[in-house]
Amino acid sequence: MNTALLAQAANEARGLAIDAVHACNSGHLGLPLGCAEIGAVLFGEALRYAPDAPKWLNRDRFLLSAGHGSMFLYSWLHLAGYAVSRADVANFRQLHSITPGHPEFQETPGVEATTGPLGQGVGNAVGFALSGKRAAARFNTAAHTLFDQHVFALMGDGCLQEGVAKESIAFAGHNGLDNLILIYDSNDVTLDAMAVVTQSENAEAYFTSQNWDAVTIDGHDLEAIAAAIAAAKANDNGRPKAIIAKTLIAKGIAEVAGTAKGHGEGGAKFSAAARAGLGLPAEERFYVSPATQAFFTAKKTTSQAAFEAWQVTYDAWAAANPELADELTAGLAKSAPTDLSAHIPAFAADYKDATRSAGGTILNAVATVMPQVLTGSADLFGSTKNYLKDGGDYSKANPLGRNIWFGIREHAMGAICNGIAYDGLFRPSGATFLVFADYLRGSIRLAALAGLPVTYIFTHDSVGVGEDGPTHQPVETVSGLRVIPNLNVIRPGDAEETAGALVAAMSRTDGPTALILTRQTIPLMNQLTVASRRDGTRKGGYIARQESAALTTILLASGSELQHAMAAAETLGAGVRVVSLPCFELFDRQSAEYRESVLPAACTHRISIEAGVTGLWWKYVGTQGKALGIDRFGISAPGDTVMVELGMTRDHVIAAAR
Ligand SMILES: Cc1ncc(C[n+]2csc(CCOP(=O)(O)OP(=O)(O)O)c2C)c(N)n1
Repeated sequence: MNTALLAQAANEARGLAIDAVHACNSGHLGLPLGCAEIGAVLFGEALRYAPDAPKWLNRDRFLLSAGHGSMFLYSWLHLAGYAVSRADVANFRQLHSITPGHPEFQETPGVEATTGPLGQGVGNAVGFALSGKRAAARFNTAAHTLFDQHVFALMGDGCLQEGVAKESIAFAGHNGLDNLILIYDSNDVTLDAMAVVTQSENAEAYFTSQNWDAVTIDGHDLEAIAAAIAAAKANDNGRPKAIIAKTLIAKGIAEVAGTAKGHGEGGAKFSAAARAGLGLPAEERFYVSPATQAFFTAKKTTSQAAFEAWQVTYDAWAAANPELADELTAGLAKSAPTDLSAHIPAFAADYKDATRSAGGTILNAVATVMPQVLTGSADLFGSTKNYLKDGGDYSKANPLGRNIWFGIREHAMGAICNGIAYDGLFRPSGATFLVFADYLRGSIRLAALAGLPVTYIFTHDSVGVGEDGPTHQPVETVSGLRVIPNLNVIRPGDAEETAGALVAAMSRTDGPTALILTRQTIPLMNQLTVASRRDGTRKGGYIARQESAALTTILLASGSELQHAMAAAETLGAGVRVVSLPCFELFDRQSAEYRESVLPAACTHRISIEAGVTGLWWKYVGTQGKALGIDRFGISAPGDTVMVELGMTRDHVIAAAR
């Protein structure tokens, strides 16, 4: 290892961060400066990557969980020779730059995940590690090794304080993800204050107790960093690795180093003196020395050759294993069979069960033709019904397993699913009771923001849950999810709509889907064809009952209340149309003509019914209409009784319409 060169590169990376933050007077200097030597070892020595092939399947993954330190990542991507130019670095945090305030997936080559909400990146890294283990088990053959990468994440005190990281660390230790290397920037400083104000845990003892290996090093000692990483990489002992790197936050800006003031942009005003101290030329901003440039240019040549050698292996593997190659390709393309619906048998006309049960049956059918589908539950497989019968259980001993036992760790489930989806080889889904969706909301929001095709299977979708009472009866949760941009929320009204919902979810490439399924049995809408229910659901909304006289009234419903709208229409007469609206987001994306054909503007006599808060329904029923719902918390009693008590019946629809 060329320590002199890497030490110099570290100071130049510091200079890039100082200049970028100084230029926009915003951002975070503490981490990029404090972790400069860690960056130098990672990008100069330890990581396997090829800047011109940023998606190389066998690259080591590096995630900056402490996303506020984004200039760390941008500096090193620039130095390493990714398509992140000097101008891009200089454009830090500006409109349409590829160097946004926090790293954003798909915006910048080399950025593996959108990070910033602390702790999420740790969970994502666990998902990447699981994906890597499974990829090796699934695709490597005796003759060809396609996957043997490591997953690195850099996190700070803030990440480690977050529950989502703690849940994920426990999961990783339990599942023996020894391909995961977490570097903890332990600088004893958070944002407001010294870390001692808010934490006193013994990090090494903590990690060890979670079945991790942990070592504490001087985070500015290049040799020590390299040795710790090399040891972590070499040791496939069934335990993830934590490298606790003691660092000085904002090292290089004497006025703020080692203090909470060093965390943010506060040090930027001392940039002239800091740059001089770091040996950077006064006259040139964003300076990279010829020696550093030459070092990374040479490294890029060798890493490109390594990538190309791997590509030869890949080609030979694909020729020898065409079916596996097709599976890998389909996973990467996020593609579903175009005739996926045809692989889901129609439900018998007398089928009577909850949509959660139908969902399980459908998911099993989908999984047989989509081997990339993985599913998991937060200790509720027995209730969420999404267990893949022939899928096997994911574990240290069985990384091929398709059922992931997340434990009672909903937030980690969300973050780990995101990690799997970022990695892009498999299509993750995770399940819990709808009422607990808020526990993973932070991860759902990021899946939506980053455009990840994660599927959430949320069952026990309303006060219909019954006896467990208001703690377990969601009323606001469906609407709460609907307001997240780019999240499709589908609440199907029978088993066939559930099939349509699964097809929509599993075919989606650019964002997540939440399936909202009942605990209680609801009837099949046999008066409609299977195709109309499935296709109608994929459009988000459709005419479930066509009026047979001049249109007077439109009844709108989702989920378990569709049956009441249908029944009410029979009584209300020939001029009544029923519109099933299982997914607002999909419906809103249909053409204006289609939406008008389903909900003609001229008909303002509209009544909606859904067992949840009414607020969002007003955009469909309009000011002349009525929205029936539940704008209060539920009650502990048998589910049918609660539904009647809270007005979710055919008769309430009839009364409202009249
Ligand atoms: C979930 C979440 N809560 C709060 C913040 C705001 N925040 C950003 S950085 C930070 C302090 C993090 O401390 P540490 O990880 O030690 O970072 P360092 O000071 O070492 O840069 C906080 C509270 C955030 N980004 N995410």
